[in-house]
Amino acid sequence: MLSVIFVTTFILILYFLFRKKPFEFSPVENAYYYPSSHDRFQSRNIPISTQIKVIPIPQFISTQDAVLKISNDFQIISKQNTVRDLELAIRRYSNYISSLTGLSIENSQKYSSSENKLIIDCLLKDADEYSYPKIDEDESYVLNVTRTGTYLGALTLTGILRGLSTFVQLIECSNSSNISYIPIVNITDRPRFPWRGLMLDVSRHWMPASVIERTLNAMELSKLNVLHLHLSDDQGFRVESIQYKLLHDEKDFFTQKDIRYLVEYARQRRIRIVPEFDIPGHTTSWFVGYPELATDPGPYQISTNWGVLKSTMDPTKETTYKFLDVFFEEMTKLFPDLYFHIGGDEVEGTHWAQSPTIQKFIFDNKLRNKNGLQAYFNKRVQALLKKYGKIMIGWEEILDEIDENLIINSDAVIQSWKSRQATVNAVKRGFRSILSNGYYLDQLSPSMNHYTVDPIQKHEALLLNREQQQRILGGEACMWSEFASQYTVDSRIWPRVSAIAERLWSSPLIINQNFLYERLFRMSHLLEQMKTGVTHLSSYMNKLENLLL
Ligand code: CP6
Repeated sequence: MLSVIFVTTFILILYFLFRKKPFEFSPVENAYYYPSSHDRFQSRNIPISTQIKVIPIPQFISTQDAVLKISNDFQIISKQNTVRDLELAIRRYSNYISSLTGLSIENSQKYSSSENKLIIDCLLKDADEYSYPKIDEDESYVLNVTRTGTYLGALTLTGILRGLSTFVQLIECSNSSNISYIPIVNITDRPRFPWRGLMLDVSRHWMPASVIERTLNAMELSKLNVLHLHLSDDQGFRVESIQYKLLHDEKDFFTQKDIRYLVEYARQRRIRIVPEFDIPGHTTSWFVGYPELATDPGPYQISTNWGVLKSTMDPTKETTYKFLDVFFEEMTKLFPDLYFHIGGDEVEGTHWAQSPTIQKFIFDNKLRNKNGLQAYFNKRVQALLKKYGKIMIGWEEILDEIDENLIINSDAVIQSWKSRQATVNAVKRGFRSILSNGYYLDQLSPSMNHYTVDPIQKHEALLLNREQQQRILGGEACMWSEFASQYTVDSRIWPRVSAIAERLWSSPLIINQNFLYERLFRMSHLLEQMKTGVTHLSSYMNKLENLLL
């Protein structure tokens, strides 16, 4: 009898000691580890709060097992007087929340209870209003959901926007009532890499401005901050030039007014637009109207083949640089970003090899081969861009020349696509680099194949010093459009690109496949429910088509 009482008491004591305490506050339950540049890859078991289905996952999270209700007349208000960009953001996110939840979201400053509002505290907001986003933008924010209200704080408007994208994703809708929920959570967040891009090829298949707009909407929600537009290729030249009216396509192109509109649209979301005009290869579309730029006399017409064509600019003629000078002057005014992409990929040099005058130029200038000639061309182009205050960016081939005397100035940025080694080599040679190898969305590989690609893999981190690692700016997902049109491109990009967005924003230790896929599914629904314009996503979301993720 005595032993039964003893055992029961013992079990009861154990139960009270170890039972789950759902509503108790405790400090930093699920906070996990943010690696510094030294111990970035130290392994550690990371508890991930399963309540937090945000993608990219924030750097620091602490949760309690509790929720805050939000209901009709929920408000987003600013502590300070709002500036226009913040007002636009508040309106945008109010609409997203009301589309998502069906709640009426109050836009006026009318009273609503303190729990039922999000208070925004932007400390330096005036500093970046109307400014064009820079690469070293402070994107950090703090989001604190408590039982008595929600606070979002940041030093910059950019930080506030990144925090708002987290906030909407925290909302859990209850379909049956006029109430939705947000988990009680304390988030401190900032990106791991400053360059988190998406490249969109609008040349092979034309993508009108409406595609760009909805892509920018979804990019904002995934915290991607660079839209790289591949604007010219063999199959089409897609920007109006006033100086050279024969460059652009007859009907499928952006007017300069379109471009100014899209640049402003992106700026309001603190997204940069980096234009690419691919030279000296991939240039057939230039030669249709201006055959004098080409190595071979032509005539040229728009190619209907994909693949690498032989037509190439003539880098030995001064008139080529005169033309590019005038063209750059016009385009660098149109695109305010500090970086200007010149392509530079896949120059096979067939036409150069067949031209006696070009071979003589290579010999006379001691350039040795076609790589030397392309390096000479790149250097001239870099000088022209510098004149207009721009920094050159190009595909990895712009570093193919090994002679450091012939190579471009090291302020250029190198985008790797054939191998990740190209990024490692570029930063070792003193250049900055972004990674696209492993991030080709058009290949339709499962998201996990992209997710496991890190701009700095563990073994590389050991071989690169701190400065070299810091020159790896981030990465870009590439959406080539040989096999995608404006009607199908959304479902190729979304939600799979969010896996890459997370790799570029979050801790490298976040690698769980189930946790990723769960949040990709959720993101698909959110993008549709919030009426971002991105469509045909959740129709793919049945078991069979899990494969697409
Ligand atoms: N077009 C241009 C392309 C590609 C590149 N440049 C490309 C090459 C290989 C693959 C996918 C795309 N279609 N202009 C290379 C940067 Cl697999």
